[in-house]
Amino acid sequence: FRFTHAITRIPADSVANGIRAVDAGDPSGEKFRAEHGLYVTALQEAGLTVDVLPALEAFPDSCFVEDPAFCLPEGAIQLRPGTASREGEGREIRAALDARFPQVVELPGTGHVDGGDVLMLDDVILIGLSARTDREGAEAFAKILGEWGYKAEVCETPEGVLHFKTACSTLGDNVILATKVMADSGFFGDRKIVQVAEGEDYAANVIRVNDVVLVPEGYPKTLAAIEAAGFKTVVLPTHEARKVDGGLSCLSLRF
Ligand code: CIR
Repeated sequence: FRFTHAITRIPADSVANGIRAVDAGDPSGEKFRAEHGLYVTALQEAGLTVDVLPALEAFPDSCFVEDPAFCLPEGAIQLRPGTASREGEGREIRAALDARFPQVVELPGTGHVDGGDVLMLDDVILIGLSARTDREGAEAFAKILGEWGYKAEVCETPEGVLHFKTACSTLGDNVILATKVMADSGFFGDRKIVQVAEGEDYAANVIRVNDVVLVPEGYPKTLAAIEAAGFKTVVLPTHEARKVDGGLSCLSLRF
């Protein structure tokens, strides 16, 4: 969670056609760009240099840059998101990765991995199988991580959860924020878990960036629990992202 850089992408007007599990109305490109601006500022205030890539109208979900790549100090991995309208986003982000990393490798084979299914903990990287991430992709990805010296474990994202990280986040210092279902999953061993308050599952997706935790606006009980665990927080509006199942982590690659 100690980072110096982030990559983000401006939401396109076509985000109104973004994928969602339950329709709660279309997000507005204009309102989303205003929320995105606050997000970029918060990352900068946390100490990061932020690359803001231009909107891509041809890819409605392309502002969720976490899904087509994964970044480590050793290099970046260009992923292949597991839904037809997003598969090409890996190619679109490649140039931005090449500009920041000495080494960029493309996920080999024909499998799929969404970065939203990858949770980096202090000593292991968890890869959640989901509707987007399949076993072939997860194993090819784990192999690269192994070659770079990381321990990776493949696990099953619980039913009904879009991405593994939709339902949990690392707060750093070996503490996890998780929904009840995730907390009960056993994935986190004996690490300390801060549980998301009932009815606030969306707030499970937060990001620890250097000294602060960015938390979505509108989830007071979870916010209080994170603060009670000793973390400093910054609250950000994510109302437009939420309409298309997006959260705070999905909107950036941090490294
Ligand atoms: C999608 O369904 O792919 C987008 N509408 C939302 C992606 C959210 N990304 C993430 O959780 N990492």
